[in-house]
Amino acid sequence: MRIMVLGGDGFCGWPTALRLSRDGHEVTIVDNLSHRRIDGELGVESLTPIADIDERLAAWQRVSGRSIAFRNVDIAQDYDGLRSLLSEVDPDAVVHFAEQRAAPYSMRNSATKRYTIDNNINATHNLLVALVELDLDAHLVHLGTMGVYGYSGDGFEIPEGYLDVSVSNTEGQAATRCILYPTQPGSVYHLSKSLDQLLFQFYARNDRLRITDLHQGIVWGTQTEETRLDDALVNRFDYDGDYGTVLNRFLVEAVNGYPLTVHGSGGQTRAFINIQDTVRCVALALAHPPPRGERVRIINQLAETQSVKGVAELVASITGAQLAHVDNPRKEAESNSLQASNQTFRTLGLEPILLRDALLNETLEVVERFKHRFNPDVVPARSLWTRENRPGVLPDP
Ligand code: NAD
Ligand code: USQ
Repeated sequence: MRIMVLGGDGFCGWPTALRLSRDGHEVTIVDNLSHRRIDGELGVESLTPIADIDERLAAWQRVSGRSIAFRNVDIAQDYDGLRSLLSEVDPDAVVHFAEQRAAPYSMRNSATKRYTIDNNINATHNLLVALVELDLDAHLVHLGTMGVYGYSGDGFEIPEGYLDVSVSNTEGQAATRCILYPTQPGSVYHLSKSLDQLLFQFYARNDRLRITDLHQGIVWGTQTEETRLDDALVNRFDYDGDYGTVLNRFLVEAVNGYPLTVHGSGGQTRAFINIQDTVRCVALALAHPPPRGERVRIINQLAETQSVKGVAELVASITGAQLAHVDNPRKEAESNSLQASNQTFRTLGLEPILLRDALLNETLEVVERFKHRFNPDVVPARSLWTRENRPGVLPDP
């Protein structure tokens, strides 16, 4: 297939692009390198030294003999650039990772709230409009988030995107309606993903676009089979207070002798998936496109659910780190339960990597190797959800 990977320089997009190229697809990465720009703005760096995009692509050509095309286009701001690229490539599929994806960054201040909504909604909408304008029947696979469902914790399993509800009218007649699962976003970033869902619903119905929306949990890990092939292919590893996700942060803190920054009680339960499974799931989704005219296919992309405290205890049991319960900079429940179906990918053959089985390798391989690049100053979570939250500090080592 000819596949465009929007956001293909990022944490999930880069290893996905390599894997699709290895599988024999003709891959074009489209990225405006905004994550690298935001790193500069925040004064942070990936723990792993990421090569610039030209070096990455040259290394891939060297080790695989395959080439990946790259185009620097801001898909939120440059509609004409996106449209002419789509017209030129005429893709069979488009994988859409190209959004501002950090919840803390999206809550930092008015400018980052507005940027996150402008960027994410325009990126998604431009893509949908261009597919319609060009009359392309490409399968659109979007990386959404488990966070659109919210974490109300009522103990019922979250289905894959839709909910059957019983309704009745004043005459007592009853019927069943299948609706999008009600969204309850916990940050402006998650709100942008909730809004994306409505855009997809409209264009699938109105223009019969073929769309798969992957509701992904927190991704952990760094390397995949392909990114290990050369140092210049290494994937990014964020651990700063905005872009670092919880498990990666705990691993870096542990290896560098800091206590693990558990927000509040750590009773927040979240969905997790390893980066290698992200790549597998996207490949599986691409291999199973929905027929034209079908509603948006929503698939939950997670391996397991765990509480933050449970994850911290697991890291502590392997590394001997202490836990520090720091003030929670976010507005979230002290604790929640979370069960979510991952039936579709299970049925398609996914046997996910679990935290308990793979954590130690990851710790040793990446975090130890790049320990010398650790900067404790960037670890505190300083984006506050409300004015009452207290600014983050990193507990003493
Ligand atoms: P990332 O920031 O590393 O990658 C996103 C890439 O998109 C970056 O390279 C960035 O430069 C690019 N980009 C952003 N806006 C763009 C624009 N307007 N035009 C062109 N390129 C643009 O993030 P990631 O962790 O790889 O996440 C990728 C996607 O997966 C996101 O949509 C995110 O919401 C979703 N997701 C990520 C996680 C996770 O834990 N990392 C979990 C669930 C879902
Ligand atoms: N947390 C801590 N300590 C830390 C960092 C985080 O206790 O040092 C807690 C947070 O308070 C939260 C949980 O860990 O309860 C998860 O935080 P996170 O930063 O790992 O993940 P989140 O903000 O939810 O966002 C990440 C990705 C996002 C993706 C989402 C999937 O950045 O792109 O959509 O995971 S999900 O969480 O399923 O919505």
